[in-house]
Amino acid sequence: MTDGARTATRTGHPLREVATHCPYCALQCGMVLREEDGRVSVLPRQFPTNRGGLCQKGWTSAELLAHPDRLTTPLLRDPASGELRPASWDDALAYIAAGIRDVQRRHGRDAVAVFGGGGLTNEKAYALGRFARVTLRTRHIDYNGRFCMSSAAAAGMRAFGVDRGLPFPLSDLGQADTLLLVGANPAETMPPLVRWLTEQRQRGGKLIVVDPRVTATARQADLHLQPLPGTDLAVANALLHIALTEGYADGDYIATRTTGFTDVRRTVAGWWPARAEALSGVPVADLEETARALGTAERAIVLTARGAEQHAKGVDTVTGFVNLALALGLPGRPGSGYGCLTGQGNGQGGREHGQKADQLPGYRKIDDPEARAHVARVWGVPADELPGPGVPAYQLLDSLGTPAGPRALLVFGSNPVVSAPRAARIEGRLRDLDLLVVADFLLSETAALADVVLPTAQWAEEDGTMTNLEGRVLRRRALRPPPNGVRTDLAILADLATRLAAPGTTADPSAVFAELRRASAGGIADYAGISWARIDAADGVFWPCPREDGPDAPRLFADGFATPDGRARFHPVEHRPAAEEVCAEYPLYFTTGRVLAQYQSGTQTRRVAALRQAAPTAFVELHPDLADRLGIADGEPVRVSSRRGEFQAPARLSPTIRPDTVFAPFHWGGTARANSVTNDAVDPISGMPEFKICAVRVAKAGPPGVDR
Ligand SMILES: Nc1nc2c(c(=O)[nH]1)N[C@H]1C(S)=C(S)[C@@H](COP(=O)(O)OP(=O)(O)OC[C@H]3O[C@@H](n4cnc5c(=O)[nH]c(N)nc54)[C@H](O)[C@@H]3O)O[C@H]1N2
Ligand SMILES: Nc1nc2c(c(=O)[nH]1)N[C@H]1C(S)=C(S)[C@@H](COP(=O)(O)OP(=O)(O)OC[C@H]3O[C@@H](n4cnc5c(=O)[nH]c(N)nc54)[C@H](O)[C@@H]3O)O[C@H]1N2
Ligand code: SF4
Ligand SMILES: [Mo]
Repeated sequence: MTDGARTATRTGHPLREVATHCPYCALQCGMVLREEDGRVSVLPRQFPTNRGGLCQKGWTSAELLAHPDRLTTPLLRDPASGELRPASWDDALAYIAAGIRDVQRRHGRDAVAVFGGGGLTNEKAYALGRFARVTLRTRHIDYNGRFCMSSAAAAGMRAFGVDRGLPFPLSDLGQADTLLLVGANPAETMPPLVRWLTEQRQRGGKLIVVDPRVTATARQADLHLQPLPGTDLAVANALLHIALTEGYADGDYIATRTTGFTDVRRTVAGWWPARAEALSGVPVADLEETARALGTAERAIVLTARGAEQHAKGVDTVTGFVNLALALGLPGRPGSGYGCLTGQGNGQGGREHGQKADQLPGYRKIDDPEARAHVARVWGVPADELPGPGVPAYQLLDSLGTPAGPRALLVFGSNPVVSAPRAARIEGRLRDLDLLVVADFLLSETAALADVVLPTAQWAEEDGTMTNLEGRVLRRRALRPPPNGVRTDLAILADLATRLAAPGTTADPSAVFAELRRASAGGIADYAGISWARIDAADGVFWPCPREDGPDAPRLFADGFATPDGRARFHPVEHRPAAEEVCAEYPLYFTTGRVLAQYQSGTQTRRVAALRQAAPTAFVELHPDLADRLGIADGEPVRVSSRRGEFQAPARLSPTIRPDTVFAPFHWGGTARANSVTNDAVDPISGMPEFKICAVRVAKAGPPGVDR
């Protein structure tokens, strides 16, 4: 079933089914939603990426539709009691419009900011960017994708001239002779993807995983490199060094399809394998085996994910692996290439349509006069009225409520109180605002701080499109309308624009998509030829797709790159230390990530019974030798402290983690919030925070502030 909804009657019961996709991660697994007697269940669906498979989060996703915690009325903070109280839509929206007007009158247009999310549909991401630039006329909009994808995006742009997570269909993974996964744990973060890895190995392919922990993914690998966190760039440069000395470089490809190799060759000449081993702890023999497996394979794929990217040198680290792939001639070669595993449901589309501080729809640059002229024409406003670039997410959040920063913030689809680095500081900034508005369907930790909370529709109650990790544009289809009292994000934005007496988008997602197509036309991410009907008729459409009667683009780079001269660009990159290194006071490396049963800041998955049971609490993973030294037993509460704060969670002893490194998932708030300790250093190019490494002290938890 690829063509949407159908209604039927079975034994007299009203039955409705719709083919859609999971609300959570970028794999966007196909699923069928069935409503019978008002109850919604999830059924498997054959789709090219997940082939009928779903993970536990997907199977249980419908539970939140009728969850008792679901918000069904706007909430307004009562000035007398300070409590959030139910309010009418009219009162809530009037309060917001008046607040925005007041703040902008007193402090200027840029005093109102917007924060979006990579889970929003393309239509919503587009409407939000337009709302900021045209309705509010503020330059301050950014989104949580900055925490997620931005380093790989920046590295892809500078090397290939385009940023599409996977420039080939996911099924290519199953055919690869060698597959290198750097800082990715899909066995927990995209479980149905593992089928492609299994197929790859069954065909005799070699799977190599680079991760400081022996993850569920690493356990399936033929070779596991276990570097010290933050040393992947040294590993990448050493792999290229070996590839060059052992003669695996593709000289023709380098000469005809790339520029800038000479400088890279000079840089990696200094990265003899023993030097990388000394830094990373990865044995020379393993580095050599990896370089050989990549260099001799007919089809080789290199993939990075957050483990390599969420560093203050994330762009350079990804570039190191892109350099390696280019020198081996992989990008554009059939069955080969470099890709990044995008994370959020619409992490890919979310960064193409203008909710990023420096971008306009179609992946256009907001400071490019031609791009401004084109988009301004579609929006019906003079180009010189469009604001200029804003600032990246962390910088924006860190400026809120300060004399120079915005005084009001509207949040759609993010929970930064749990997910931002150095979260206690950001929580303080949010408290300093004159006006905080959060649209959510649950009272997230961020919504709980808001002056106004707007109850919004869930995925099964709205139409739209999502772009998955392959750049495949998919249809999200409504099973039923939102419950009484709940509005869609698009309806909220449309109503606010009317109240502000400023131009806005409509509440109709198909009309918004039609406009998005025109706005993206001619841009890097060109959706002009993609209609909902065309998506419905196939298993999605890959961008760029400029013409409705022309082909889409499952594979990129066969004939050239999206750079002005058609060649990919090498960039020399050097390893550098993490922003914070260990010391006597904070002697351990701390890194963070995910577990299968929880999603992101946990607002949604912590409320699903089966997921809560599978992963009830945060934990601190540490090596038994380290635990022994610290006098900590398995399951005992421990406190992790850094220069920025502390959190507590039970110890989970694991002989497979490096003894100098501790790990915690970031899905919990309150006293178990891992982001209370993380570092807010950011990559100078992408603005990506260094979630994956900082220096901490670990101790048995005693009373607050006292370590036992
Ligand atoms: N269950 C679940 N699935 C999810 C999500 C979720 O929250 N929960 N979120 C979705 C989103 S938005 C994203 S971005 C993706 C993320 O997907 P992944 O990138 O696979 O997830 P992470 O767990 O953040 O990081 C991957 C691995 O990086 C390792 N790592 C830590 N530091 C380093 C380092 O310095 N170098 C290397 N090489 N590895 C390191 C960690 O040990 C971890 O196993 O998952 C998506 N899927
Ligand atoms: N320490 C550490 N921190 C991290 C990471 C890490 O690896 N380590 N990873 C980072 C990464 S990769 C990411 S992507 C971020 C994610 O972190 P967040 O940005 O906090 O993402 P979510 O938890 O998905 O938040 C989405 C919120 O919006 C709501 N929501 C969902 N869909 C919609 C919608 O359509 N409309 C509206 N209005 N609301 C919606 C949800 O209920 C939820 O409250 O966390 C980052 N933080
Ligand atoms: S892998 Fe991602 S898209 Fe697929 S079911 Fe799980 S959370 Fe949903
Ligand atoms: Mo992410």
